[in-house]
Amino acid sequence: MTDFSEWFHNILEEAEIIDDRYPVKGMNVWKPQGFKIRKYTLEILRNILDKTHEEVLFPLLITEDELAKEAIHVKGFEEEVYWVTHGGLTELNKKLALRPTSETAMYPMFSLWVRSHTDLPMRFYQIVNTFRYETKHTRPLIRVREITTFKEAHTVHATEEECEEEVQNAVKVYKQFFDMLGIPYMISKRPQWDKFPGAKYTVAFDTILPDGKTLQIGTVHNLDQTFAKTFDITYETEEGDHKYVYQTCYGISDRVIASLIGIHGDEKGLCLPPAVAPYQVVIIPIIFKKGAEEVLEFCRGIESKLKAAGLRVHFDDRDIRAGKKFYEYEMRGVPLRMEIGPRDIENKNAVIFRRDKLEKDTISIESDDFINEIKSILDNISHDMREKAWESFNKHIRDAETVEEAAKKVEENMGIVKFYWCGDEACGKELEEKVRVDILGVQEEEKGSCECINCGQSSTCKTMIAKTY
Ligand code: A5A
Ligand code: MG
Ligand code: ZN
Repeated sequence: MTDFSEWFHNILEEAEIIDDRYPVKGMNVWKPQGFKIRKYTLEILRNILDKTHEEVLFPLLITEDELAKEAIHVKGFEEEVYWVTHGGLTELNKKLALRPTSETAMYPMFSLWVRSHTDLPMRFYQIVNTFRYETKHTRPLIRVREITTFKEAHTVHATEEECEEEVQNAVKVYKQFFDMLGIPYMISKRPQWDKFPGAKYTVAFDTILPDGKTLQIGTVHNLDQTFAKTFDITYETEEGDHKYVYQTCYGISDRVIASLIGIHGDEKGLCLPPAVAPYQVVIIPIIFKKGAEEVLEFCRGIESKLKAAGLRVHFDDRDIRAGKKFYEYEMRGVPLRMEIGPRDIENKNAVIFRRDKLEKDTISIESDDFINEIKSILDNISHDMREKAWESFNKHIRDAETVEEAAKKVEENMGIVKFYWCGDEACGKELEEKVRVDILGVQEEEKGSCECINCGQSSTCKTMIAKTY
C-alpha cells in the first residue's frame, strides 16, 4: 500500500462501502455492502452493551437553552453546531441545534428520571447520527460532518467510586469490542487541555492506520458532577438527603469501520474479519461443459449445510469465469472461499482459500465434519488477523530519550513515540510545536519518576505522540 489515502478512497468505492459523491460536504451514503459491515459491527457492540445497558432513542434537535446551559461544554462545541432556524417559512423564536452529541438532550430528562438511590446506577446507550461542522479536511468515515454511527453510552451513579469503576468497565467494553474486530489500540489519558468539554478527564483509544498516522477510535469520559449540577440531577439517599449524581459517557463512531477496513486491507482490497463480513464463506463452482448441473447441485447441498450451521454463505452460480469471481471476492474481503469442481466431488474434497493469508488448502467434505472444520478455520482467521494487526501496531511504537530523537523517529517511521513528560500544559504545547505532532495522552509508569524529555522536571508519566488524523 504505497498511498493509504488513495487506497482507502478507491476501496470504499470499488467495494461499494460508501458513495462520497453526495452533494453535502462531509456527508456520505452507505451502500449495501458498507451497510452490512456496519450492521454486523453494531450487532457485536449491542450484544456486549445489552448485558449492562438499556438502549434508548432521543430526539435529534436540542433547544438553544439546554445546549447553552453547561458553559464549558457549549464552549467546546460552539464552532461545530448546525442550527435549525426556520420551520418552513417561519423563523423560529428559538433556534434548535442538531445534536453534536447528546449530553444536553439527555440530561434534562435524566433529571426527571433519577429520583432515589434505588434507581441507580442507570446505564443507557443510543446509536444515532450526530452532526459536527468540522473545519479540518473531511474524509469518509474518518472525519465526517454527519457521524452516522455514533454510539454514545451515558451512565449515572450514586458515588464517585462507582463512577470511576464505570470508566474501567467502559474501557473493558471497548477492549472486548476492538478485540473482536482485530483492531489494535493504545489506551491513554488525554491531556487536560484536550479532554472532552465538561469532563473531569478523558480516556482515549487510538489505533494506527497503514500510513503511520493515528486515529482516535473511542473515548471514555468521567463527567464527575459537572453536568449533574448544571442539569440538577439529584437522588435521595437512604437517609433522605439529596445528592448530586456522578456520570460517565463514552462513544465510538464510523471511525471503527474505517479502521477495520484500513488495518486489515491489502493491495487486493478488503480483508474482513469473519465477525463482520457480509459473506463469511463464498462457494465457487468449477464448471466444465460436461457435468455442470451435477457440480451446481452438489454446491447447493454444501451451501445449505453451512447456512443451517449459522454461517453467512454465498453460492455464486453466475455464468462467468471463476477467475473473475475470485478477483471480486478477494477485493470484497470475503474471509474464506471454497472451490468445488468435478474432480473434488469425485475425491470428496474441496479447495479452500484464506483471504487473510492468500493460501490455498484442501479439506475433506466426505462427512459433515467439514462444517466444524470451516468454523474453526474462520476462528483461526479471526485470531491470525488480530495477531498480525497487533504485530504491525507494536512495530510502530518506539521509545525516545531526547526531543530530537522523538522528532526523528516520528518523521522517519511515523507511528507512536513514547517518552517521559511532565504533564505541564505549556511544556506540552511547546513539545507539540517542536516535533510537529499531537500528544495523544499519558500513561502512568510503575517504575517511578524520571525527567521530562523537554523541560527536565520530574515526571511519573510517559506520553505518546504521533501524527494524527
Ligand atoms: N458524548 C461523548 C461520548 C462524545 O461525544 N465523545 S467524543 O466527542 O470524543 O466523540 C466520540 C468519538 O467519536 C471520538 O472518540 C471519535 O472516535 C469519534 N468522532 C468524533 N468526531 C468525529 C467526526 N467528525 N467524524 C468521525 N468520528 C468522530
Ligand atoms: Mg472535534
Ligand atoms: Zn516538561
